[in-house]
Amino acid sequence: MTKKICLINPWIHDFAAYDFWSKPIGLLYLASILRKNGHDITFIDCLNPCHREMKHEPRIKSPKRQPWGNGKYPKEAMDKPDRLRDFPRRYNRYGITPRIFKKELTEGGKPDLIFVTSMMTYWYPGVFEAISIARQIYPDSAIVLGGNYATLCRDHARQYSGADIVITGEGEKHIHDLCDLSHFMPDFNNLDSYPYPAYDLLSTIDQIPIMTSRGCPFDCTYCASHLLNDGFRVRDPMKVVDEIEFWNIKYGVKNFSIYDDAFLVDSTNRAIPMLKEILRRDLNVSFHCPNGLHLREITHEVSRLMFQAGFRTIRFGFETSSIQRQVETGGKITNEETTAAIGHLNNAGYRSRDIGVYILCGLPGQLAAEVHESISFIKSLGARPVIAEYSPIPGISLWEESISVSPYDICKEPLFQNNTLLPCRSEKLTYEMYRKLKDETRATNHD
Ligand code: B12
Repeated sequence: MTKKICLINPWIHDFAAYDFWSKPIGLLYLASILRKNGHDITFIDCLNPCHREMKHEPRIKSPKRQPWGNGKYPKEAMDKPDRLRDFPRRYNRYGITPRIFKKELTEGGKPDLIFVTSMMTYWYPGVFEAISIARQIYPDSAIVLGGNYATLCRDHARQYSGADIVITGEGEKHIHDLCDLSHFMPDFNNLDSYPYPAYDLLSTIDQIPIMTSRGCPFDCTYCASHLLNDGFRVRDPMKVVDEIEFWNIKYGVKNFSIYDDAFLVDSTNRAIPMLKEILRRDLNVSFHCPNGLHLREITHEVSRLMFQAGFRTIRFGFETSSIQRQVETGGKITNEETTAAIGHLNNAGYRSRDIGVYILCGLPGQLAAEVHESISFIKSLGARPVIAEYSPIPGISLWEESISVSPYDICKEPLFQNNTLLPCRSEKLTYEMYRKLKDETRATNHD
């Protein structure tokens, strides 16, 4: 039987949030499958940065957007949750106003099912706000919660979210329990059988996230990828280029963001043919990689192809120059490999300031000196260090150690997993030291 399903991408409540090419790709994958089965879909994007109605909210400034599809979100100051009361930063709701949300929800008509997604574990207050309003307006509609928070903090979500059903993991595997999918069901083990995400539901398609794979073959101790995805699966690179061409031709999209955890892994069979095909089809598009790429895979050929194919924003996961920690956390990169990779990128034409290299800051037991040395190392190679504050995530290998060193009860309260708090800071790496390290990354010693 056909159902009316309302999909909701909820707000972010946080100290800071910037739209680094963010779109609810997982929810829109589910939307496509539901639509192919004849269900009637509506979509409310609380994080729509350019909602038309926002001009009727004079107290909220219109956010500055960048031509590449990234930029600021609209925001409104709000009271901090009690548990974050003592943290000396303002707290905001990012996205549209609750008034607009209620209006859209009401105008859409009563749904049979409400699907709510979730991202960062510590963003659950925005999820709860959306659920509570939806419940007030449609007390009889079943509310289903999925996404990263639901997966990583399942018990917390079941206890406190107010959703009727909490689903963990990749939704494609579970939604047949909720509605009829007898007309179309992708093969879970074959990503090429998935329909494209329903980006046409977005009010403006300023950029489009692409996933050429799910999961990651590495198992780094600070990362939750293996808890969120069922193994490492890849798409046919030619079919990925078909998707890029589809959005480019049909919707005029010029900017694409890569969401993969392991885009460059096995580049001979994946990234290299894909990049060559983009060049062969002469697609005039740009790519942005806010999620880090693997430096080890950067060769002369890969960097040259990336440069020619329009990879404009490139970020890499380096994390630390400490050899001991590189080994302990999973061994995804060495300093020698990093030196060679940055050399290739420079030779391919990338300027130093364009090569962003993530350095993890605030790992359990980490000394400020380690972060300082990592920053200096990356600068010395002619690249730009970018600090990524460590967020402890339930279930990762570093979880127990994180609990034991954190000054917060990160186990009971996901709000304390917020990277802005530097949740595993200690006297070896205090907030003041972190601020200085951040300043070091800003002081440039190159072009
Ligand atoms: C791409 C990505 C980003 C993108 C943005 C993604 C977006 N959608 O907006 C960028 C690069 C901006 C980003 C940034 C950050 N990220 Co990030 N990111 C990811 C990544 C790699 C993939 C997320 C994704 O899109 N997955 C793919 C889609 C298909 O999955 P999905 O949307 O979750 O949907 C599926 C299921 O969840 C489910 N589902 C989803 N919704 C629903 C709803 C219903 C009803 C149902 C039934 C099912 C369901 O079904 C979907 C289809 O299978 C994950 C790691 C990972 N492998 O998941 C980290 C991850 C989520 N990020 C993480 C972190 C730490 C960060 C940063 C804080 C990093 C930093 N220190 O600066 C920043 C903060 C962002 C900010 N704006 O402030 C952590 C989470 C931390 C936490 N405590 O929750 C993760 C898990 C990585 C890690 N370290 O392990 N990130």
